[in-house]
Amino acid sequence: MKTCELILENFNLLTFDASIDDEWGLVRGGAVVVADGEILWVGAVEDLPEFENRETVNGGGSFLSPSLIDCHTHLVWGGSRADEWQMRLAGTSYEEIARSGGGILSTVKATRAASEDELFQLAKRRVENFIAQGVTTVEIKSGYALNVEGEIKMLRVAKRLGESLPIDVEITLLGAHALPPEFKGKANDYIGLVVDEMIPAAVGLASAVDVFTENIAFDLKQTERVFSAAKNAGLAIKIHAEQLSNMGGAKLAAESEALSADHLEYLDEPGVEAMSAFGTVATLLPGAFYFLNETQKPPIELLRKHGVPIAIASDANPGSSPVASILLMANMACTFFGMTPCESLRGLTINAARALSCQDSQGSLEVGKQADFAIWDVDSPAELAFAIGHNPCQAVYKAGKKVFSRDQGWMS
Ligand code: DI6
Ligand code: FE
Repeated sequence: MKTCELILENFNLLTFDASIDDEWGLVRGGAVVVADGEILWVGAVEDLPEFENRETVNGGGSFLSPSLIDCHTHLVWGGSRADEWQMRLAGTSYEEIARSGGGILSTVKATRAASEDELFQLAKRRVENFIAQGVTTVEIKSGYALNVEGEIKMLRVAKRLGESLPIDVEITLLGAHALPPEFKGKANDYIGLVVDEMIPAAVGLASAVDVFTENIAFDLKQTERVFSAAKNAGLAIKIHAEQLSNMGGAKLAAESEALSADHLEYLDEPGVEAMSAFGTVATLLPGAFYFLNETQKPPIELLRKHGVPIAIASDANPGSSPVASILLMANMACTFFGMTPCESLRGLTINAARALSCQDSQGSLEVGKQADFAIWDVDSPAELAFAIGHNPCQAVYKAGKKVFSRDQGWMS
């Protein structure tokens, strides 16, 4: 008889396994068998082979899904921008604030001044909050120090979060996030610093490089320089594109074989086609759309038409998306962007895994993938995206171990 560590049985499984003839990959009355932190078997209880196992958990008909993946965050920062938000409420725009030295640059000041340990403690609370909502993989970007030493400090904080919490952290260098004050009027020189010093220093810490390509940030030529340095260093590519205007950033990124292009409110059909041709994931960030009071919506119909995988993420950051609820992003993807609840949850699981290039080990309940699960207190899958700001997560498993439950709290 085969041995295993854990059997979770009598669950309604949202597998997101594309070979199952149901959009959620739903298996009613299912079981998942775990060995060595991985899924050894998954299917209907009546087909469950006999295993010699240490522990069985009976779900009593609860829903179980792969744990959630937040594939675009800026969770490491110092300071607060509540004052700037009040200026925006009084009528000043996000772009005006950025151009007058506030916005991202205000967070840069506070983040440069904070110690590595202070940044870690602040970010730890933010990450723990997401784990308790079923998130066990998160991407974290730098981009609030904008000098070599500070960007590396941010990347080290991200690494330490992954080492000390039950979560996988994918680390992205976003040195090209904004122009630091000391490089005012010298954007090309700053890109030189990113290319010649930051990227080489980030190798071994970061797995990807991101650029904010926008009229208030960097242009296509500068973006291309960063992409080519990232490629030479063996790092993956991501982009913040088409958030406030259509600059053609997503097309350039897809042609440079980017894993994902993110935001995309102003994306046009040539951009969508380029993304489709390479398989670049469209990561939509409804929290930023909401918080900046945007009206231009991402082209969902075009993304569907061209078969571009859509991910959803929090964009958690102190200026444009101070988001602390991951399922609220699913709700907003439906209410604002017209996605279906199932599309929004695929966006937080299998398609988010694609945006991080970890779809072979995460994002669905399939044999051989990591045993990362969330158990949900809902009566139907659509309820995951339905309630506004509610956390229906009952328990979270990382690599086959229960790490958090609503009733018992954190497992040490
Ligand atoms: N787009 C965003 O939404 C964040 N960065 C970016 O390039 C905003 C970051 C901030 O305002 O602090
Ligand atoms: Fe962002």
